[in-house]
Amino acid sequence: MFIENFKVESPNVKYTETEIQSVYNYETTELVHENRNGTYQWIVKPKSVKYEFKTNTHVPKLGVMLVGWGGNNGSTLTGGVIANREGISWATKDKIQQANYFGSLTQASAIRVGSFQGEEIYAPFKSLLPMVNPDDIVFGGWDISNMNLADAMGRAKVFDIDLQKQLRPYMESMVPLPGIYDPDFIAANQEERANNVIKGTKKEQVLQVIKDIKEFKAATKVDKVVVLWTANTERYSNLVVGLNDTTENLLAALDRNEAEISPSTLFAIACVMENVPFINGSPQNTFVPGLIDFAIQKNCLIGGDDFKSGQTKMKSVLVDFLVGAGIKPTSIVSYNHLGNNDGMNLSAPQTFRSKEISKSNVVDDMVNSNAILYEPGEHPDHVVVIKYVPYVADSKRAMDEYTSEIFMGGKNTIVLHNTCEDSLLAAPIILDLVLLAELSTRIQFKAEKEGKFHSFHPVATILSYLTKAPLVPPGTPVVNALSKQRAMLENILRACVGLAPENNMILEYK
Ligand code: NAI
Ligand code: DG6
Repeated sequence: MFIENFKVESPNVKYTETEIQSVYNYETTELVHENRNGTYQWIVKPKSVKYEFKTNTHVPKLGVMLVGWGGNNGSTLTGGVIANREGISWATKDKIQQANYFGSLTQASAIRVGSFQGEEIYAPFKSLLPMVNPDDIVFGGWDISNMNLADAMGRAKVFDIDLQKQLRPYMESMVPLPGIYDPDFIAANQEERANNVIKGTKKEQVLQVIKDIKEFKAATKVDKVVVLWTANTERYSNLVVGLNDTTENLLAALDRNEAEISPSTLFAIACVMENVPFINGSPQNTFVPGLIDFAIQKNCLIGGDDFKSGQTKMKSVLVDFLVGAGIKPTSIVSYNHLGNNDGMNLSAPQTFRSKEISKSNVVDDMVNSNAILYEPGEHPDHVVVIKYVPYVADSKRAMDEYTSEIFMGGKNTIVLHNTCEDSLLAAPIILDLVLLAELSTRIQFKAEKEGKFHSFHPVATILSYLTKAPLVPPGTPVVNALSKQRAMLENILRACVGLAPENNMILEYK
C-alpha cells in the first residue's frame, strides 16, 4: 500500500513550529586489535552513540544557477521542470505523455515505512522531511554560448517536437549570463560556441560571478541559491604546491591571475566566498586541495563529482552484487558512443582523461571489501572507451562486458547494452542534487559528547548516491556501492524524524 505522508509519534521526536527535533541512537561498532594471551586478536565492540538532530522546516524559495545552462542537461532540466509546473502533456507516436519526474530519487522513489495488517506500507521519499518542490525552483545561470533556452532546447534534440513547441514561449526569454571561457581547459572544438564570455582577469571574473549571484537573488527574490556545474568537462588542473594546495595559495594565485586555475574552480571560489552551495556535475578536479580547504574554513557546502547516470550506476550495482555473491569480476570493459556536444568535447584526450578517471574508480571499495576473492593490490582489468558519433546525438549507447571467475575456475560473462537520452537521465539527478544540498543545509546535529549543534561536514558525502566519484572530506572512506549510498542517505533522513534505519529483518513475520 502507498501512503502520501506520515507523522512520527515518539518520545524521541518533537515537531515544533519551526523544527523537527529528534533523538537517535546510532548503533555502531568499535574495533580494537590487541594482544590477548600472546596472540593478536580483532575485538569488535558494539557501541551505541546518542545523537540529536534538528531540521529547520521552513522550505525556502530556491534559486538554482546552472553553469552551462544552455547545454543539453541545462535546457532539458529547465524545460522538464516547466513542463511539470505547467502540467504540460504532449503527443508522442505512442501516446499522450504527461510531464513527470521519473528518475528522481526524491520525487519518484519510495521508502518503506512499516507494515500494516500484513501489508508493506510505502511512502514517497520526499515525505521524509520537508523539501523544496522542484516546480517552485527559479532557474538561472551562465553559458559561454548566448543562445536562449528555447533555441538551446532545439539544439539539444532531446524533447519531442510537440513538447518543444509548448515550452518555447516559456524559454525564449531565458538567456544565460556570460560564462568563463578558457580554451586551455576544454576541447578546441568548443571554440565556435564561445560567444558569451566574461572578460578580464580571473579575479575580475570571480567578482563578476559573485555580482551575478547577488543580482539573480535580488531579481528573483529567492531565499537561497545553489550553483551547479553542468558545463563542459574540463581537463584536470595540475596540482602545484604554492598554487592550489592551500586556501592562501589559491587566493594568492587568483590575485596573480595564474593560468592554472580552471573556470570551474573560479566559479567554486566565487560560491565559497558568497557561501553559496556549489556542486560539480562533471569529472574534473574542480575541488583542488586549496578549494576544499577554503570551503571547510567557510563552512560552505561543496559536492561532486560527475553525475552518476547510467553505465556507472549499473556498474556500482552489478559489481556490488557480484562481489557480494562471492563471484570475482576479473575484467570490466565499458564502451560508450554518443553524439551530443558532451561527446564532441570528450573527443579530446585531456577531457576524455577526466571522464576516464571518474568512470574507472567506481569499483574500488567493492573489490577491496573481499580478500577471499582478491589478493591485496589485485584489481579487475577495467577499460573505459568513449567515442563521438554525431548521428546518435543525445541518445547515448553504453555497452559493457563483465567477465568473472565463478565456482571451480569457471568463467561467466555478462553483456549489457543500454540506449538512452543522456540528458533525460542527468536532469532528474541534477534536481536531486540541488534539493538534497538545500535540505542538508537545514539540518543540524550533535553527538552526545558534543556541546553544540553543527551542520554536516561542508564536503557533502550525503550526495554520493548521485555522483560517480563522490567527493569526501580528507581521510574519509569512499563508498561507491549504490545500495549503500542510498541506504546512507535514506537512513540519515530517517534519523532526522527519529526512525530506525531500514534493516529489512521483518522479524515480526519470522
Ligand atoms: P553540453 O555540452 O550540452 O552542455 C555544456 C554547456 O556548458 C554548453 O552549453 C557550453 O556552452 C557550456 N559551457 C562550457 N564551458 C562553460 C563555462 N566555463 N561557463 C559556462 N558555460 C560553459 O553537455 P551536457 O550534455 O549538458 O553535459 C554537461 C556536463 O555534465 C558534461 O561535463 C558532462 O560530462 C556531464 N555529465 C553528463 C551526464 C549525462 O548523463 N548527461 C552524466 C554525467 C556527467
Ligand atoms: C560519455 O560517457 C558521456 C558522459 O558524459 C556520460 O554520459 C556520463 O558521464 C554518464 O556516465 P554514466 O557512466 O553514469 O552513464
